[in-house]
Amino acid sequence: GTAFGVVLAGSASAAGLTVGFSQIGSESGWRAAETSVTKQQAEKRGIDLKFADAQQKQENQIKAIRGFIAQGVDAILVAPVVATGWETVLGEAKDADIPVILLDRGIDGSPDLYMTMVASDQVLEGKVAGEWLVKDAAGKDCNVVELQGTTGSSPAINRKKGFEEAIAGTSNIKITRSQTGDFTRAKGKEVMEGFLKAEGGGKNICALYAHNDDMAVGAIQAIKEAGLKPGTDIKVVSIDAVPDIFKAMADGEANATVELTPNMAGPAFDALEAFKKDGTVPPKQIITESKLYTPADEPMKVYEEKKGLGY
Ligand code: GYE
Repeated sequence: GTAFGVVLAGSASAAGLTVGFSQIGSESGWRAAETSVTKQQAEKRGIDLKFADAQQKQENQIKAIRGFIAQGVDAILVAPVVATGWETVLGEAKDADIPVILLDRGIDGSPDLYMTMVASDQVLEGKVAGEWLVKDAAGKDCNVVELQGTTGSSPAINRKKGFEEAIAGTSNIKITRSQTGDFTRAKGKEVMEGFLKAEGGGKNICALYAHNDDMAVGAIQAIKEAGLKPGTDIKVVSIDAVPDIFKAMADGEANATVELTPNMAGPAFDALEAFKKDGTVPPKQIITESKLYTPADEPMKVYEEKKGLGY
């Protein structure tokens, strides 16, 4: 009857679950969007989300995870700020039988430490960015400066690797400077200022590769202040596809970005619901798409669309 139907519907959802989320912080526009999408997804599904902001510090994440274990949450989401150093605390979650889902960044060590990971293929992202530049440079000499993400984080390691793989077969494209900008606008601008000074005021730089759009947006400002035209004098390619990079594209100041969805929580909660319902074990990795955007893709239209999606 109806009552039974209601019970069935209830058992097939995550309603009533308590989930702890150890978020890295709010270093980028993408990160802020991921946080709001995760909260929306939890609310929509009737999940009680315990949110902890680690302010970029792994020790804060470890403390938060221990707190979630002590509270006896049903599952833990964690976006690991760096790749190493998770064995002990995730081992504790495992001993407590609490499934852990990694969001957007990977970790070193045994895959037994987590149930699944929802993330992009970060090597591929770097490759897509690099292949765009290989095409754009069309055989001409091109010195690239690189703004890396947070040191020791999986996206910084993998996006560097993928880009290097894409340009490896060319002799015209070279990375001449590479430094971390910690995934933030402010650091991206500051480090770019240093690159410009060191490279003849910028005239020895053909392109900027930034591991995220926020650093690119900061660097675009530095390029303008140095009296050069971003997008023309210095090509700009980055990753995330946040609204502001589409504005920059519409203004001719950015050339390409690789999209990263901020909705990592949707697939994560789907996997958790299925697991709680009948023990379905998800694949070890749920991989999100990596799509290239250029100014040919109606940047202002994309900007407007993106604005409603947690940004
Ligand atoms: O690209 C960047 C953020 O971990 C893949 O972290 C994520 C990255 C994202 O700060 O903007």
